[in-house]
Parts: sequence; C-alpha cells; structure tokens
Amino acid sequence: MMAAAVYTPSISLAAPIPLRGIVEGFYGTPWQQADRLDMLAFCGQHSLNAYIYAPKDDTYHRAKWREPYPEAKMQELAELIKAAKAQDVRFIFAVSPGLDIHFYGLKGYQDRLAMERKLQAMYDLGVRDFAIFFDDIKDKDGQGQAEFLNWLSEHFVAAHSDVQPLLTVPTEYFYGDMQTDGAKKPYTQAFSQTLRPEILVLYTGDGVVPDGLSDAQLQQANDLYGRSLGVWWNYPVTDYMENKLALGPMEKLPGKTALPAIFFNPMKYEQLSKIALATGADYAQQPQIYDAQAAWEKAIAQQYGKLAPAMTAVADESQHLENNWAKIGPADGRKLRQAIDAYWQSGRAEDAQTVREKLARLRKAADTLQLSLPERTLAECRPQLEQLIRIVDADLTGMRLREQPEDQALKAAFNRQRAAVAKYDAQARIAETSARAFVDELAHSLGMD
Ligand code: 14T
Repeated sequence: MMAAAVYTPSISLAAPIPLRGIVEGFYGTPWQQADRLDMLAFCGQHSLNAYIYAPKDDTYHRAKWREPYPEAKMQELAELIKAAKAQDVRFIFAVSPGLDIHFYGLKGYQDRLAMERKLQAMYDLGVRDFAIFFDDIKDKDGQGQAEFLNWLSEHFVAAHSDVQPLLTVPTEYFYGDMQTDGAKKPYTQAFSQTLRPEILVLYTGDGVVPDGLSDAQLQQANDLYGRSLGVWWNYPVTDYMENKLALGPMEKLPGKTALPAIFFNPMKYEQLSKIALATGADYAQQPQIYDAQAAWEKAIAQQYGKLAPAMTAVADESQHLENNWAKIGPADGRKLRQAIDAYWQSGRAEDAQTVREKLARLRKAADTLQLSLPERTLAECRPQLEQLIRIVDADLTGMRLREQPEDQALKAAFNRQRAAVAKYDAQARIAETSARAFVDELAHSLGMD
C-alpha cells in the first residue's frame, strides 16, 4: 500500500498568535472609561482580539476581590463588554485574589464560592473569558493555587458551555524565578504539575522586564513548565519608572516558536501607549516576518499624520527603560549618540555641525509637538517635551561655549541651563544616554563639573 501523502506545511508566514491583545495590568491610576473604550476600538482596528481587565489599583480586582462591584461600576463594565463584543475583542475579566485568599478548610470553601459569585456576576454581564492572577504576592502555595484554579475550571468553566479556558499568572512568573540551575523550585514544581492542562499560563520571559525573549528561552521555559506558555510582555508599561515614556517598538520577541497567547502591558498613558501597542499588534499578526523599525515608523505615521516626523524624532529619544532589575526597549537616540561620539573623537568642525543640526531638529520637533499635539496626548508627555527642550538648549550652549571658552555670559547661561536640566531630572527622563548625557560630557570637557 502506498503511504499516504503527508503534507508538511512549511512554517506559515501568516500565522497570527491565536490570542493577542492588551493586559491592563499596571500599578497606579487605572485607565478611565474613555481610555478603555478608545483602546477597545484600537484593538479592533489592529486585529488584536483580546483585552484583559486587570488594573492592579482597582480595589475590586485585587484588595477587595470578594466584594461585588458597585452598581455604577457594573454599568461601566457592561459598556466595555458590549464595546469589546462589537469589535470582536474578547473581554477577559481578571481577579487577583492572592493578597488574602484561603485555599483550605471552611475559609477555603467560602473563598471558592466568593470567586464563583464574582465571576458569575461578570458572566451575567456578558463576559465569557476569565483570568485569575497570582503575581506579586507573598503566599506561594503552588498546590493550593492550582487546586483552586482546577476547581474553578471544573465547577465554573465546565458549567457554562460558552466560557473559554481560564488564564492565569503564577507567583513565580518569570523563568529566573521558576528554577535554580534548571531545577524547578518547589512552588513552580507544585503549581505546574497540579494545574489542569487546559488552563493557560502566562509568564514574562526570563525576568519581569527582560531584554527580549528568544525562541530558545521560550522553549526552555515551556520544557520546564511542561506546557506551552503564553506571554505577558511588560512593554510599554512604565509603572516602575513613571517619569519615562516607552515610545519604542516591541522587539526581540520569538519568531519561530508558536505562542498560544501574547498580552502587552501598557503605560497608564493610554494615547502614548499606542505606538508600542501598534507594533505589538504587527508582531502578533506575523511574528516571523516582524520588522521592529518598519512597524514603529508605520505606527507613528498612522497615528500622527502630519506630526509624524516630529513624533518620530522625539519618540526615538524615549524607548529604553532600565534599572537594577528591568532592561527593555531599543537604545534612545542611537544616531544622535553616534554623532556625539564622532564629535568627541574627531573634534572636526563638520562633526560639530552634524550634532548641532540633529539637536536643532530635535528642538524643533519638541516645539512642534508642544504646539500641535492633541490635548490628551500632550497632557501625557508635556514634562518630557519640556525637559527635552531644556536638555537640547543646554547642549547647544555648551557647544558654543567650547568654541568661546572665555565668554563669561555664555558660561553663565550654560550653568543656568545645566541647573534647570538637573532640577527636572527626577520628573522627566528622556534621551538619557544621548542628549542628556551630552550635557554632562560638555560640562566635564569644560572643566565645569
Ligand atoms: F503578572 C505579571 F506578569 C507582572 O508583570 N506583574 C506585575 C505587573 O502588574 C507590573 O505592571 C509589571 C511591571 O512593573 O511587573 C509586575 O510587577 C512588579 C514586579 C516586580 F518585580 C513590580 C515591581 C517589581 F519589582
């Protein structure tokens, strides 16, 4: 008998990640109703098919998870659920009960019922997708959490023919925290082996805010967990560094390994989150051919129209977020940084001219945005635009002073401008490694530091 012809599809070029969207999962002021409605429309326009409602600072989501939403809040949620449905976006309602939940005894039983009531109220409003998150809590009872989720899956999900499988985030939610030397830590061991297979587990990569997620890293985490993990991606979220804006593209995400789901955690600034989120939508649509730079330029062109050149110049200076434990996003102002490096290395007039031109262009871009951005968008970036202007002005003065080091008025001006920059450093970070660093470099070269 002839062997059946086996058609092995080559990796498909147009295979979207099945579940792709936004997780409103940041700490700090949650989005307003208007922001969420706007974001749901945005999801529809960008073929993102899910939105997770999980604002850390919504009391009824986390601290008072057992309590029902007040009537007014229920009406708002109903409106969001309806809007999501109209856009073909799955509204995923999440609860974070980990601060005080009980798993055992009478209290355990009562908390199962409390959760069932909480979810049923949302079901009655039209929600068909649910998530339970256990991130950022002290109690690390992997077995208790997993049994709780299993119970919900068996009693709540299974009892409704139209409810989708549960989503969850474990307490050890990044690879670095799940294992030591490749061996599962006790929490992850218990959670991963107890949890029913249909429950979708999200994780954030090797760290909470990691510098990319490679195919190899994803496969390693899948192997450890014994299932295909979804991704909770912490860009453009800035809740751990609120004075900076994440205006770059998604980058360094898996291109080969199939992902069941990806969710992008945004900034509390809804308008400005849309640059990164539009690139995330492109990635999720075709991970294998995603081009970060092209997606970023396209997103800004679409969102800013005539203001796109100005926005591109400013957004280029505000992409990277880094502290002790977080590192993500392309470097800020790479071309400006290169021009500054050339200026320091050669000392040639034409290299100075290149830097001056780039700074002047940046100054003009910030001016243009201050004048012409829509009000809501401007409200989200005013401190950074003002600081960028202070920085560039100090740079330009410092450069002139290097050519006329005896000019006392210029020297005084440079000192004033430097002080103004320093005064606002804590309130607005931008161009730290390019234009902002250049201020200090100039002062140093002039013996003024
Ligand atoms: F659920 C997780 F996947 C997750 O990322 N949880 C939080 C998230 O709500 C927050 O927006 C994000 C970025 O700050 O990171 C997690 O929260 C942390 C984690 C930390 F390790 C906040 C501060 C930390 F030091």
